[in-house]
Amino acid sequence: MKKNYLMLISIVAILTTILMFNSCKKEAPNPCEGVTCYNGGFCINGSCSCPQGYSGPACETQVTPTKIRISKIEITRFPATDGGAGWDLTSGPDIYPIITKGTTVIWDSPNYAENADPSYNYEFTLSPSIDLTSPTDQYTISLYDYDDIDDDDWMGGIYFTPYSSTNGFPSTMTIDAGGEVAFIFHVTYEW
Ligand SMILES: [Ca+2]
Ligand SMILES: [Ca+2]
Repeated sequence: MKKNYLMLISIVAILTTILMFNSCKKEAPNPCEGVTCYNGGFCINGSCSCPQGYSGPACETQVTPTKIRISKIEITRFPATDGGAGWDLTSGPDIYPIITKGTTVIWDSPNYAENADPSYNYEFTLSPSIDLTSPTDQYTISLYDYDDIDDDDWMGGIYFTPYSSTNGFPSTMTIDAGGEVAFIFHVTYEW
């Protein structure tokens, strides 16, 4: 009986010690408290761990990609006529895009959309896809009408710089300067 009583006292003493210890122990401060990480970043031990494409203390800065990869080009606008005349004698234009950088041809479509109707959009899937390896430089996209017998007719073109440091890496890029031709690129990014 006495033994049991002593054991009970011991247990109470141990529990009391544990409770006192716990009540005196300070909560360790959370190092991530008050830390905000943007653009899908998250806090680990007080620092932001940023997703690919972002850097900076709060993941607030875009990282310039080394490549912007184009997998598809949509032609969303082109002129119905060549200054009032038809593009071809008896049919619509046979359209295809070309991307250049300075005088270098980056991509020249291997196929064209025959007798294109300006009320429709035309899609060109790039297989293989192409890489724009100087995303902050200026490129040009031009639209041509393929002709059998003489030189292909230039229908319009736009200068564009593929990369913007503030737009959050969109998967589609509208290339439209308000002129006669306009395009949408389907893109991915590499760093
Ligand atoms: Ca023509
Ligand atoms: Ca034609």
